[in-house]
Amino acid sequence: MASRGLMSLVLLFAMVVDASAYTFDEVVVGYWAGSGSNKAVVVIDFGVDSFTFGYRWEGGTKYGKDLMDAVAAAGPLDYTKTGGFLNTISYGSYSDIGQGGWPTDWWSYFISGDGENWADPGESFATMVLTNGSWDGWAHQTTGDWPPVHLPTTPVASDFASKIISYRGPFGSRPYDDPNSVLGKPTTFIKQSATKVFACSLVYPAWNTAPDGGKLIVTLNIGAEIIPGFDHKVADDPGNPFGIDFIVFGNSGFVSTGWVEPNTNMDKFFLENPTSVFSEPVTVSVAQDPNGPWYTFTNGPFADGIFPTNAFVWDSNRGDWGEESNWLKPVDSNLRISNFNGLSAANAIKLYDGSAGGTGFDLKWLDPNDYQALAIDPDTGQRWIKYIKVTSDEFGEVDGFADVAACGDYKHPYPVGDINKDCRVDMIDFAEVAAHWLECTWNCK
Ligand SMILES: [Ca+2]
Ligand SMILES: [Ca+2]
Ligand SMILES: [Ca+2]
Ligand SMILES: [Ca+2]
Repeated sequence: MASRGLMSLVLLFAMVVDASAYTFDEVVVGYWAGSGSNKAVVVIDFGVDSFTFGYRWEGGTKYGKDLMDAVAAAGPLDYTKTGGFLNTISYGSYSDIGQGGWPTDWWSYFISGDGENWADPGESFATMVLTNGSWDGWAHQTTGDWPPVHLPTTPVASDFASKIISYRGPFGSRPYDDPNSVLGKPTTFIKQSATKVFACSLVYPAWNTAPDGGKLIVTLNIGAEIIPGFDHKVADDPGNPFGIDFIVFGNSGFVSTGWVEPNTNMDKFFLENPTSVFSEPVTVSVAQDPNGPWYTFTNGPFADGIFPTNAFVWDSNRGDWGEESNWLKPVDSNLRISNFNGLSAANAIKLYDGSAGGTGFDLKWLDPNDYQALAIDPDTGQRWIKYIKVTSDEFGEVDGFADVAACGDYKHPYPVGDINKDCRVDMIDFAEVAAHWLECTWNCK
C-alpha cells in the first residue's frame, strides 16, 4: 500500500522530470559574470528576442540587483534604475527599452525555480535574495494589464542550426530558393501532390514542399554559399558516437528497384544490387567566428551524399512507419555503400540503428594544422565550431544541420553521483562506492 509519504515523493519526482523545466545547461547564456560556486541566471525578454545572462558568486547574500549590476559591468547588457525600480534595458540592437514607461513600454520582474514557471516575486529586485540555481526574469510589457500578460520566455539551445549569418545565390528556383530552409529540424514529411504525402526516407528524399506548403530544402547553384550558425558551441566531444561532431542533411537517396508510394511496405522494397547513392557533393567548411578563419573539409566528406536522410524507423510488425529517427545520432561512419547492396529498405534502415542519417563530420578529419588552429573551450577542454559554410559545384541540396548529442555534453551533464559516467545514477555507481567504502588517503586517523 502506498503511504502518503511515498505518494508525495512520487508527485515530487513527477514535478522534477517535467520536460518543460530547464537546467542552466539547456539555455543559451549570452555570458557569465562573476566567479564562485553559486549560479543564478536572468532571462531578459524584449518580446521578439529573449536573452539569458549568468552570475556566479561565492559567499554572502546576493540580490537580483547584484546580478544585474554584475552582468551590466561584465558585458554589453546595460540597464538604468531608480531606487528599487528598473527603468530601461539595452542590449545589442535593443536600446533603452522601457523608456516610455507604464502602460505601453515597461518591464515587469519575475522569479522562477526552473526557467519555465514564472511567479511575481512580490518585492523589488533590490531586496529579492538569489539562491544557487535560481532564475530571475524581466519581460517587456506593452499593455497595462496586471498581472502582466507577457511572461519571460527562456531561450533554450537548439540542436539544429538556428540562424543564417549570411548567404549568396544563385539558389534553385522556387521552392528551392530559400536559404532559411536549412534552419531547424530537417524534413520529416513531403507533400508530393494534393493527395500524396510521403515520409522522408532513404529511398524517398526531400523535394517539393512540406504538407503545409513550407519550403524544405535549398539548392546551391554554382557560386552559391550559405553560412548558418548554431546558438552554442558544437564540440569535438570524445563522447560523440564514432567521433562524429555534427551532421549535414541533404536530399540524397539510395537507388532502389521500384517506385515508392506512401503505403509501400519497406520490408518488400529493395535497394539495387549493387546500389548507389544519388548525390551532389556539397563542400563543408567550419569556423569559430562568423567572419572566419574558415577550415574546409577539402577531401570530404561531402554533404548531400551518404547517408540519405531517413526520418522514421520502419515498424515491420505493423508494416508501417514507426517512431521518429534520432536526428542527433550519426550513422556508423565505418559503413560503406556496399554494405547496403540489395538490402530491403527496412534492413537498410536497421543498419542506421535509429539514426536519421545525414553526412557526419568529425572535426578531427580536418587538416591537422586546421584542427590545431581551432581554439579550445577552457570550460570543457574541447575544440569546437559554431558556424558552417556550404557551397556546391554540382547543384547540391541542403536540408539542415545537427549537433551530435552525447552523454556528458552541455545538454546531458553527468548527474552528481554518476561514478562511471554513463549519465545515470544506479546500482553500478552504488556498487563502486560500496567497493571502496571508508577508504581514505588523507588525514585518516
Ligand atoms: Ca569528433
Ligand atoms: Ca541533392
Ligand atoms: Ca530543411
Ligand atoms: Ca552511472
